[in-house]
Amino acid sequence: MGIKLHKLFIINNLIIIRASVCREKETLPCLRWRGLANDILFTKFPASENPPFMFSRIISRVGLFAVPLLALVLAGCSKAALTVRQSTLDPKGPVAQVQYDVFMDTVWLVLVLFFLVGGLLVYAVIRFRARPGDDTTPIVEEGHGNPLVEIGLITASIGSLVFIAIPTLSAIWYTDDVPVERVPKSKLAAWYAPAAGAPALDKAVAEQVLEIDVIGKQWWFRFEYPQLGLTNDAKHSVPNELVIPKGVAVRINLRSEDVIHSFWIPKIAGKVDLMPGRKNHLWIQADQVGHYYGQCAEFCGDSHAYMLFRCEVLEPAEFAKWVAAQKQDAAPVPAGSKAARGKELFAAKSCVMCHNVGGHFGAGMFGPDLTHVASRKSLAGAWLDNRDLQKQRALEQQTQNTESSVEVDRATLKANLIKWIGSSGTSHDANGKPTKDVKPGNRMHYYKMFNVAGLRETKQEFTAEELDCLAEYLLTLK
Ligand code: HEC
Ligand SMILES: [Cu+2]
Repeated sequence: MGIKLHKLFIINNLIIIRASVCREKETLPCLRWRGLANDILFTKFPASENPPFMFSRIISRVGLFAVPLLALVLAGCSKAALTVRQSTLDPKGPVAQVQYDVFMDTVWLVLVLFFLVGGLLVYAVIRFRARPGDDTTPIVEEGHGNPLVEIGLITASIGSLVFIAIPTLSAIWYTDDVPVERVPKSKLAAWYAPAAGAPALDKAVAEQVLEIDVIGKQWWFRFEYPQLGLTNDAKHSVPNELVIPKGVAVRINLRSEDVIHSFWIPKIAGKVDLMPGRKNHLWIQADQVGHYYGQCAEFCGDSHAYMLFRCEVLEPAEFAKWVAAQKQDAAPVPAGSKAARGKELFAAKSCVMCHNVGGHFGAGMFGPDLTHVASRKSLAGAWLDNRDLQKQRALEQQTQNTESSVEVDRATLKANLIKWIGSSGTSHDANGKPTKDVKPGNRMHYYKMFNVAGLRETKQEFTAEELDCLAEYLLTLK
């Protein structure tokens, strides 16, 4: 199949070369090309000689049409292929929709141009092809073209640019129409002293859009909801899973703590960079409840490709419940249980240095907040999936919707926790070699901040029992 397609391309090109060359002046390269093309296409070989290719006229004509036809057939992708989880061709919010529309406008215009130019070419090739005896007819003098055609072509080019410019510009303005940044109540009060008893300020604050700070780190995202009190400073930030209410415009403030990252949820909106020392922003809105995938879209180091995140779109009432749950501290663990032993290990094995567990430990700021780690559908930059994948696939098939999602599966989550905590050089295979990294270079297992004077990296060794207890402890953090 591949070879055949290749041959068709060769024939197609030869036809074009021959068509364009045969009406040119009789210069040496022209003659040579013409001879070559003629030889291959029309096999003008004496019967005794063995020609390199044997293509009849008919086959060459079929070739001319077969290539675009084949391309059309190959391009006919299934619906399933277009709705995969990071498809930009399946928009689920107004911003993504506008971007999709611009794309499709361009596609239609390009298709029209393709068939117009291609059609003219095919017409010219057939209508003006060289016929036997043509060589004796005089070659037409070269002229300077037809002014009407030239003006027409220029006008058509400008026309198609304008055709593209109008939707493009309006889409840019729409996408760029980010709701204003939050004005803290205190500042509002200072600027506009309210008239006695007027509820104006509260109303202004209430009418603000939902605002989320996205902080990019190597290689995960931290989400903070300053209006709702879910911030890192308040020891309640949300790593790796962006949760937003359905049908509500959300202003996203993009910040980076290390290198340049890029925030992108293909089905909802994208993509804008997170630059160190610069305040970028965008707005998004999702119109359908579901479980979406996002991705860092700017190369940012070792684990860039593993820097996924998830976006959970909930009904507004569910969202309010979620916010309330996120503000809860972790429940106490039963004394004497495996979880209690895990909690001790969490303090003893330096986990506390980097992780916050609201209500239990409060020092760690460097890594993801673990207060609700067991309620999230993924671990480690959304790389490890905490759901039962068989059930998930069955649900997707049943609902015909890749955004539907099953809940967290306890056994899968536990296996993932053990895999993650024990990975990256801390666990070994039968030959004593470190097992494969879950996320190469990640900042938990390769923490080099204190490694200035050649100190050993802070790698931890765990027994299977310790890993089990740690996982049991983390499983209580819902
Ligand atoms: C040097 C700081 C540091 C230490 C010490 C540390 N972690 Fe982490 N941890 C991180 C960072 C950074 C990440 C995010 C890694 C990523 O996704 O790339 C992380 C991720 C995690 C996650 C996944 C969280 C999520 O939602 O994706 C878990 C669970 C976790 N750590 C548990 C532990 C446990 C248990 C210990 C102690 C044995 C520990 N960590 C020690 C920095 C640390
Ligand atoms: Cu990144």
